[in-house]
Amino acid sequence: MPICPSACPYDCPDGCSLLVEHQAGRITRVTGDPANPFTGELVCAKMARLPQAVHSPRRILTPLRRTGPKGSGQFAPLSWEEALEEIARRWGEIIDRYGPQALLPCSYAGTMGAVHRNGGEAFFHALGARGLVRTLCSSGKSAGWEAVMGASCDLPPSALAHSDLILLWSANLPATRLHLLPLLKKAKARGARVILIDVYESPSAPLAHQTLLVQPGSDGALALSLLQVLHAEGLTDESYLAAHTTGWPELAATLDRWTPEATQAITGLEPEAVRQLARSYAAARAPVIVLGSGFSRAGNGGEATRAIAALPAAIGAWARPGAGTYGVCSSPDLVDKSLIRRPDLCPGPVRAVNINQLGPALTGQLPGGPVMGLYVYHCNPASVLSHQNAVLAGLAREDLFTVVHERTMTDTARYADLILPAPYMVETEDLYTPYGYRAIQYVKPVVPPPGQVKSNWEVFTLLAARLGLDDPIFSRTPGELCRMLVERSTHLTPAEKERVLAGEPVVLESPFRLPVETADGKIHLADPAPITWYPPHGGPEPLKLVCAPAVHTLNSSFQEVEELCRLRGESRLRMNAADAAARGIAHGDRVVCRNELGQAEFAAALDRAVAPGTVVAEGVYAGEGRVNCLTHPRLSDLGAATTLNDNTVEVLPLAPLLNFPK
Ligand SMILES: Nc1nc2c(c(=O)[nH]1)N[C@H]1C(S)=C(S)[C@@H](COP(=O)(O)OP(=O)(O)OC[C@H]3O[C@@H](n4cnc5c(=O)[nH]c(N)nc54)[C@H](O)[C@@H]3O)O[C@H]1N2
Ligand SMILES: Nc1nc2c(c(=O)[nH]1)N[C@H]1C(S)=C(S)[C@@H](COP(=O)(O)OP(=O)(O)OC[C@H]3O[C@@H](n4cnc5c(=O)[nH]c(N)nc54)[C@H](O)[C@@H]3O)O[C@H]1N2
Ligand SMILES: [Mo]
Repeated sequence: MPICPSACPYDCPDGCSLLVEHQAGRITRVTGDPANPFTGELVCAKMARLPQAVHSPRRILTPLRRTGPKGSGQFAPLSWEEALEEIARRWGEIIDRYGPQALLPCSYAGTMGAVHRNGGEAFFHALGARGLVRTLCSSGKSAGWEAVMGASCDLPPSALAHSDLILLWSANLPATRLHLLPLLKKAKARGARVILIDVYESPSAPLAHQTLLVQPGSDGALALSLLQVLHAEGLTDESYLAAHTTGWPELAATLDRWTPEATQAITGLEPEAVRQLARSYAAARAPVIVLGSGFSRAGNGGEATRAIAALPAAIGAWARPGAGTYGVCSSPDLVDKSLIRRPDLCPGPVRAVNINQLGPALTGQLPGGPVMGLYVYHCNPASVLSHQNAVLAGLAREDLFTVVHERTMTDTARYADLILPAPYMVETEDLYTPYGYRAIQYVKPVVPPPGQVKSNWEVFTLLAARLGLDDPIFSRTPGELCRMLVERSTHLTPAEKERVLAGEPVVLESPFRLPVETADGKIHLADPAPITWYPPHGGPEPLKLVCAPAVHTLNSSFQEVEELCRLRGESRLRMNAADAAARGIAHGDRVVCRNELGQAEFAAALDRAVAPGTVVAEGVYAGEGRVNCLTHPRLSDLGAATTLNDNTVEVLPLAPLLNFPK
C-alpha cells in the first residue's frame, strides 16, 4: 500500500510528522513518522482516527446555499461559479454602501499551515477589510514572557529527560503534549520528581508525585510567594541575578507582601506546601517548569506569566544545562510569515476586531461601524468563542452576509448564507513549523480532494481574480509560496533548505542555554514596574469556572469522528465534592450552570479532585447552550487575550425529578 509523508496541521505544540497509507484515493492508516526524532512513531488518539474524519459521511463536498432560516442547517448545493459570483456581488454591494471595513474575516487555528493559515490575511489586506486581532489562545502568556525575557526561546523538549524536578504548571500532558510522556518517563526513571500545579486533578495527575490544587487565577501569587521564600531563605542566586537581570532589588523589596501566609487565601495552598516547593525548586540541579497556557487565560494572565518567568532567573536556572522553562516559546518562527500575510497590501490603517469580542462586534456593541459581511475560514466561532449567545445573535442577523469555508456542518456553518467545502491536510500542500520545538516540514497532498473541495488559498486566488486584486502573490500556487518561505528563511542553512524542499521532516537542535533576547540582554523583573499580582476579573457568582482541554477532541475539531465523541463522553462539569454536596448534587446528576451571560447544562462529575470553589468543563461540545455561553469576552491584562478561564458561575441540580430514577 502506498505510504506518503505528511504532518499534523492541528494547533498542537507537538506538530507530529506522519506517514499516511492510502489506496484508491482513500487514506487507510496514519502512523507517526520515525524520521522525526521528537514525535517518532507515537500519534495521539485523534490523529490515529484521521481516516474516519477525512472519509466521514458528514463531510461537505459542494458549495451550499442557505434555504431555511439562519441556524436551521438547511442548505442546497450550488456550483463554485455561482458561489463566487454571489460573494463578489454581495461584497461589492457592501463595499459600495459601507466601505470595505464592513467586511470582517474570522479565522483562527483549524490549520497551522503557513500558507492556508496566513494567506487569507494577504487577501483581506488587499481588500482593505476590517482587521482581526487573533489572540484567542495564549497571547497573554506570550506577552508576559516577552515583558521579562524579550524574544528569548525557552528550552527544547529534550531538556526534560535531563531534569530532576519537573513542575507541570497548568500543563495537561496526556491531552496536549503527548510526546513529552516518554521524556518524562525517562526523567522519572532517573529519579526526577514531578509536581502538578493545576486547579483540578487533570489527566496529568497520575504522572505526578504530588498535585497542588490552586485557585484559578492565583498562579502569579503562588510564584511571588515562591520568590519570597527563595529570597527570605537565601536560596536565590544573587550573582546570576546581578549579572543577568534588571529590577531584582526593586522586586525583592516588594516580596514581604507575598509570604505564603499572605497568599494562602488567594492560592488555597498551605504555607508549608509552598515553602517545601520553593526549597525543592532551589535544591534541584535542573528544575524545569513545563508551562501550559490555561492559567494565563485570565484578567491577570500576563502578569502571572511575568511572575512565573522570574522563578528560573531567581535561582540562576538558565545558567545550568536543562534547567529553565519549557512550553512558553520553544521555537522562533523559522520562516517569515509576513511574506504571506502581506501587511504591506493594506491600503491604509484599518480598524480591527479582537476575535474574543466577535459577538459584541457583530451585535453592534462595539465602536468601529457595522460588520455587514463575515468570511469564516478554519475557525468555528459559534463553538469556541466566549459569550456564545452574543456570537449566535450576531450570526443570526438577517442583514449579515456570512460565508463559511468548512469541512462539516459546524455550529458556525449552520448560520452561513454560503458554505464552501474545505479540505483536510492530506488533500493540500503546505509548510508546517510546530511551536513546541524547532522543526519544519513541507507537505504535499496525499490524496486528491473529494467532491468540489478547495483549499483556503485556492479560494482566495479565485476571489482575488473576480475582485480585480492583482498583486502577483494571488497568482502563486501553494507550492510556490512554500518554496519562497523556505528559500527566504534566515534560520535554515542551504543544506537544511534542500532537505525541507525534498519533503523531509527537519528537526533542528536547539541550544540548551538561552541567550536572553531583550534589548539589553537582561531579564527584566521590574520593567515597567516590579512584578506583582492582582485579582483576575472574577464575577459575582460563588464558583470559578475553568475550561480545560479534552483528550479526545481538539477545541471543536474531531467531533466528526463518532468514535472519538464516544470516547470523550458527554459534556461534564467537574466539581469539588463539598461544593457539590452543599448543592445536593451527586456524581452523574444533570446540573445547570449559570451566570449573567447564559446557562449551560452538564453532567456533574465528582470522580477527580477539584480545587474548592472551582468547576471545570473539559472540551468544546457542539450545540447551543454550551460552556462558552458562560465565558465573558473580557480581555487579559497583557496581550489582549481570551480570559476563558476567568468567569464565575452558580451550579444547580437540574429539576431533581429529572435526576430520578438513576
Ligand atoms: N487533546 C487536545 N489537545 C490540544 C487541545 C485540545 O483541546 N485537546 N488544544 C490545543 C490548543 S489550541 C492549545 S492552546 C493547547 C493548550 O495546551 P495546554 O496549555 O496544556 O492546555 P490549557 O488549555 O492551557 O490547559 C492546561 C491546564 O491548565 C489548567 N488551568 C486552567 N486554569 C488554571 C489556573 O488558573 N491555574 C492553573 N495552575 N491551572 C489552570 C487546566 O485545568 C488544564 O489542565 O493544546 C492543544 N492541544
Ligand atoms: N470552552 C472552550 N473554548 C475554547 C477552548 C477550550 O479549551 N474550551 N480552546 C480555545 C483555544 S486555546 C483555541 S486555540 C480556540 C480554537 O478555535 P478554532 O480555531 O475555531 O479551532 P477548532 O475548534 O479546532 O475549529 C477549527 C475549524 O476549522 C476547520 N478547518 C480545519 N482545517 C481547515 C482548512 O484547511 N480550511 C478551512 N476552511 N477550514 C478548516 C475545522 O473543520 C474546524 O471546524 O478555541 C478556544 N476556545
Ligand atoms: Mo489554543
